Amino acid sequence: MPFRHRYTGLISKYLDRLPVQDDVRIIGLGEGNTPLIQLSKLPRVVARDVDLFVKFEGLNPTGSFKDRGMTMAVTKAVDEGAKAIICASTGNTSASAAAYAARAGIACFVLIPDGKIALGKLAQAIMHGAQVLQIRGNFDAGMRLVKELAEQAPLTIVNSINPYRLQGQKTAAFEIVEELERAPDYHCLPVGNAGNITAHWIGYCESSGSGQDGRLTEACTLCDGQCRFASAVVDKRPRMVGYQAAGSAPFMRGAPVDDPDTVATAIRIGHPQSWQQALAVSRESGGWFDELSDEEILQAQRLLADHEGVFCEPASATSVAGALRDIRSGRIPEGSTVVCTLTGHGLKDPDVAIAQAGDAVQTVDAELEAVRGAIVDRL
Ligand code: AN7
Repeated sequence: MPFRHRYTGLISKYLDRLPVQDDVRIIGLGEGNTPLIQLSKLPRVVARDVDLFVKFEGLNPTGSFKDRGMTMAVTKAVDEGAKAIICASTGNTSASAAAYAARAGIACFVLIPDGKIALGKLAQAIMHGAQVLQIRGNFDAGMRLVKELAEQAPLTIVNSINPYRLQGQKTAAFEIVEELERAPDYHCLPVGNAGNITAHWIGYCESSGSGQDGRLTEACTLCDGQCRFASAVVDKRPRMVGYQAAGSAPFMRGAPVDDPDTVATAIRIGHPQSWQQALAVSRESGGWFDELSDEEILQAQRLLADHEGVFCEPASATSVAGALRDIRSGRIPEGSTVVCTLTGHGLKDPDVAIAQAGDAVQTVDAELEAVRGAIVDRL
């Protein structure tokens, strides 16, 4: 095989741990293999000694974790002869679906909530040639319509109710286990439909169960088991902690929310599609759910950008906002290894970022004195 060591995406890397045939035509964009970045300053902000990591899923090809699931869903859809895919979306799913449909050469239809999706995501869906329908309703209404439509027309749904989505997304847990050579003690995620928290749990369970003696025998298919990852020992699974935006927190209310609202538009979801699964994950893992105000979410987004050089979208910062609060309070004890998933890139939502900028942008005359004054003043 030419270019044997080139990374070509998570399906080829984890072929034997995913429900695909060896000779399947992979629809991929090199997704996965995202960095696990250790945060150095934020633990000091809360004055606690923890190993805190972010898994920066915003560095996937379309800028969110959705690509992990989408490469699987679209690969399977094409394999099964589909000519068109459809999804409802708060933005990232539509961006990802549109890109993978373009790659596959099939049609893509997306239903998005009118005026409530971040600008970058809309630009992506349009540029990749999706048919974009803004509905006068929210994500939950769109999801209901998509399900009804797919009963009547040859359309493959690529929302996370498509089981291949979760199969692709479980690989994020595999990657974390390979890098840490163990599972973290706590894994924190933002929760909307609750597909991703469910997928991660599947990944951790498979990591701890695969191979004999808890040894991960199939972690790396790139090197025929020669690399350090092949001996990663996984004898435990993390507690899974799901954080929601307070205005959109059905898991905290214990019931669906009919009129969800939050600045974190990606997780503006009141009727989570993986409700039962996520409750089971929380129970089995010994984890919990909690909620954050929009202000707490935006503050965490700024902290990450300002102190750590990591720019994620607001929804993603929910995981770090929650983790910091729980680390500070001791609910997540000192000495823990904590991974927070940053689900999407900050560039997705320039409007919310710029709205927070205050006087960060200064206008001056194009003259040395004016520019020098502005700069020297700030040294
Ligand atoms: C950045 O794009 O549901 O709990 O339609 O875009 O698995 O739903 C997005 C969800 C977190 C929540 N962070 O994940 C969609 C959509 C970001 C997101 C979530 C989403 P799930």
